[in-house]
Amino acid sequence: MKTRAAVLTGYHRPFEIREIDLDEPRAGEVLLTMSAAGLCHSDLHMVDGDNVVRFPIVGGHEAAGIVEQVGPGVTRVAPGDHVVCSFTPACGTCRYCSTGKQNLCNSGATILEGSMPDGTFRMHDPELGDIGGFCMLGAFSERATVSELSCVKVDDWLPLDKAVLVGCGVPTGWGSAVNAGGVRPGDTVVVYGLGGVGMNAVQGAAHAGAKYVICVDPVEFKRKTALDFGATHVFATAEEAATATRELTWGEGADQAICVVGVMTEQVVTDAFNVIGKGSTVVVTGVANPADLTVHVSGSDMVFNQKTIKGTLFGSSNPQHDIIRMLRLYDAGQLKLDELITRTYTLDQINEGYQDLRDGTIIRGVIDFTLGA
Ligand code: CND
Ligand code: ZN
Repeated sequence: MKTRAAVLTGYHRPFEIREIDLDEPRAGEVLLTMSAAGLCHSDLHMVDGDNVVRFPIVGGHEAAGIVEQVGPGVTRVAPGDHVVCSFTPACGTCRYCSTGKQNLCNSGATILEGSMPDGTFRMHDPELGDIGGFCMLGAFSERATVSELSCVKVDDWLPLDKAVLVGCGVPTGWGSAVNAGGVRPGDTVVVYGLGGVGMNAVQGAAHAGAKYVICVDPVEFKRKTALDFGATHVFATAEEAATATRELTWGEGADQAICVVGVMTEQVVTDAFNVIGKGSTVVVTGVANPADLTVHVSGSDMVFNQKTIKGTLFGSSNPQHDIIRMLRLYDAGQLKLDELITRTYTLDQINEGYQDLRDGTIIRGVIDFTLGA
């Protein structure tokens, strides 16, 4: 069968909308009609060379859709089910899945290559050959054949064009504060970067009872928006945030610093390391080119002040549980999703959407496949 998809053929090239071939689902696989896909910065990293991937690849790892067809042996979902995809699959039985670390499931080994776990591809083109799907999804496509391990069935009354955000940005940000940072009532948290992921670190920190959520972003619109998500103080620079943090904590420093800038830098991690106090934690969520060594700190400072620096993938969530948990919080009016979406786009407008992300004019952009349909 055919699908229209946004394909990347190499670094520093725009997404190209092409009609490509899509395979039927094989054993354990599911054909999805895509409803919505979020514009996360991680897809832009493939354009800019900050995510090292195999080309050609269909971008998109924040996905929601409806099951059109299932392959042999599929038990998690059935035709007609509404699904939010997890950008890391969860087999449920590997060492990581069975110890509460589904985000690290062994079946996710090929998420950057975009193949299925067995190394084969479901999208093809006579000219381009085999085409990967980023994070085993390739959500920037009207239809996608994905593993059932990537699918989480969700309540069918939820709007998929909002629920899509719990496929990456919301649990990644929220979990960076709550799971990885372990924010507790009364803590002081500093968040660097207020995009579609970082805004949810703010939301998560506030949710967990932080006394102060101190935010840094050079873009005024982001800082203003953060105040609606639970930020108590917002600053354009890390220096201003550091001064305020010292004053607000009587010199003790922050309990957590969450680094969620678009492209991670040594400067941000160093600022975060210097802003936290004794026994406290820096969480690194944002991504940079893997060849860039972005963590350079004093080991002695780390020892004598017992500081921790940790990375987090998917906010250290268990997607099969946490995607549902996030949506139940939304349904109960306790988690903001609608307010994260500044603009929606058609698939054909994808490069415009990513230009808006670069320009800092959107928190999250969403491709709505039902627009103009
Ligand atoms: P987005 O581009 O929407 O937001 C980044 C924000 O950082 C923007 O508001 C910028 O203005 C701001 N910013 C840039 N430089 C600085 C700085 N020096 N100090 C403070 N703020 C700054 O990106 P996003 O929210 O979609 O993604 C953020 C990062 O998270 C990005 O690197 C993405 O690849 C990564 C990510 C990680 C994971 C994971 O599992 N760890 C999952 N998805 C995305
Ligand atoms: Zn993402």
